[in-house]
Amino acid sequence: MSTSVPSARPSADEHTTGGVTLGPIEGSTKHYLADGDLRIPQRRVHLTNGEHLDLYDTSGPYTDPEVEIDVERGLPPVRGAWRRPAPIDGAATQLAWARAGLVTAEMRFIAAREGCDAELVRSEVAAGRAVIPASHRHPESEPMIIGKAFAVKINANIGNSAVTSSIEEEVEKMVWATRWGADTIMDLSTGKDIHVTREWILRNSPVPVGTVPIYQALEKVNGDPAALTWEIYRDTVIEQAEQGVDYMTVHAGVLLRYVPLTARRVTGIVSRGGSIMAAWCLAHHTESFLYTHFDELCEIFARYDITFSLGDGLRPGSIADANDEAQFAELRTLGELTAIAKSHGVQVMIEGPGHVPMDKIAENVRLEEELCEEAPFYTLGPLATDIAPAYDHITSAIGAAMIAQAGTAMLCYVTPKEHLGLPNRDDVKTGVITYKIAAHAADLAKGHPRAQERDDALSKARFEFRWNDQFNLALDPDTAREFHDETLPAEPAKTAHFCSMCGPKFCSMRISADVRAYAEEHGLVTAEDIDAKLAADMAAKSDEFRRSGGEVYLPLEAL
Ligand code: IRN
Ligand code: FE2
Repeated sequence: MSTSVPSARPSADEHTTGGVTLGPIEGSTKHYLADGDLRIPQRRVHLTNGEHLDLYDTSGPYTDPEVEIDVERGLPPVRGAWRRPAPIDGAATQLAWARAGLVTAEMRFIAAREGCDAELVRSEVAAGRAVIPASHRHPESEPMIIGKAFAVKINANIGNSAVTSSIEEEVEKMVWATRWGADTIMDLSTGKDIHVTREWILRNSPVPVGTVPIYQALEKVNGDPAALTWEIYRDTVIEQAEQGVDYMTVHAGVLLRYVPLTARRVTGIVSRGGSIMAAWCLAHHTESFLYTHFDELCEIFARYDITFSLGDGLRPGSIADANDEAQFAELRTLGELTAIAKSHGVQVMIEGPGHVPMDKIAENVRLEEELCEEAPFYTLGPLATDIAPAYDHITSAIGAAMIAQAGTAMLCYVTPKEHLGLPNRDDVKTGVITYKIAAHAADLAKGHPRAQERDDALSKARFEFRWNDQFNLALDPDTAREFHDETLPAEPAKTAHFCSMCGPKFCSMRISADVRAYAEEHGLVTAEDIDAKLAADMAAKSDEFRRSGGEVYLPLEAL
């Protein structure tokens, strides 16, 4: 069985790099916060009233016209020269250093990015409540944190399948996803050129990259799960670790004895990795090699500082199967593995469902925190109903918003193509924007200190008919502008006190602005002013009534 590593990156004449999207998002420029020797990127939105708002920026150098992008060469290694503390008991990880009381450059970078204290970052990582996926071998990535005390993050899955897509398209999907706000991306390639595709993505990705190594291991045995071995899997992990993968999904909680628990399910095992491992366990009637070799895996992860994303191979794939015994049996095992990983100094997050009705969502977070020592939860939606294929970005964003409010730290996006086909570039954007909505809505509900700033800025722009500001502050300025301009494309409409939804006469914002103007004109600024004005008006009326003779019913001719 071949476990050889395919040739490294193609030379320029073998592949054309294709175009990636460059330049800032409309209405904003790249801006850097300085913290000592660190430069923390931000997206500065410029408003027409002279103000500006700085936003968390995941887009990397692609939105900075000052940086020359050459996809063949890869991004400049931002973390390349940062000092890395010595390993502690074999663990060269952010967890080991945080526990030892060390504040790393990554932690400082993250603190500036999140607008919090570096000590909060260190202590959350030390407690295992947050992870920093930052492989030593991926210096191109800008550090970020996944944990419930911080802004809710989103992941975008990209990657080819045996059927469609090319390397160029996948790099552009990564650039495109991070442009719109993906905090991490996962390369789920299963088709040809897996190694080379990943190399291109890693060298060009400004965000952490995750993978599911079992997919590539399965390719190496020509798609026959029974032919998998621990050695093939381990070599695949090392191959990917050497390339710089920051976190890996490992379905080590799918145990032989849990497989029968899925027999009566409506949708059985829907996880790709889960089904591969279930097939292996059944074929050999042996416990999963991921479980029996977990300590060895930890030792590898500890060297590169790869973060575990413990896979939910038995997640429910339908509303009917939510919160069943198979799902929670696996979760208990993930709890056990969490403790083992942490004893090796390895960072861990826990993957969660799937398909869950709204009334069963909170229970998932509660149990995960109880069983997995509050390791960050990372969920796939969940879809709150199964009845809307083609709209599963929406069915899942409902569940995602709820589960994030309850404490989930990262949301894996779902695109409109879920259950139907491989997402294209447009689907990637729709998925990312939809999940930014869910994550941000949760941040607001959780009272994240920075979340409301953006809402307030946009609401104000809307109320003051600063249309361009409203567009530029939006998650998707291009589409907002396009929709507006569909009916009122002329430039004067950008300051008009109405849009085509209600027209000038029925615009509540305009009427409301008129009410304000009237109030100001009459000195009615506070509630007390208004009460006083009402009292004065009432007194004047009753005076008039008394002077007119105090008659309740007046003769017709008096009216
Ligand atoms: C996230 C939470 N639960 C599952 N996920 C994602 O699903 C995971 O991070 C990876 O991107 C993908 C793995 O799918 P399978 O192999 O479990 O189907
Ligand atoms: Fe599904």
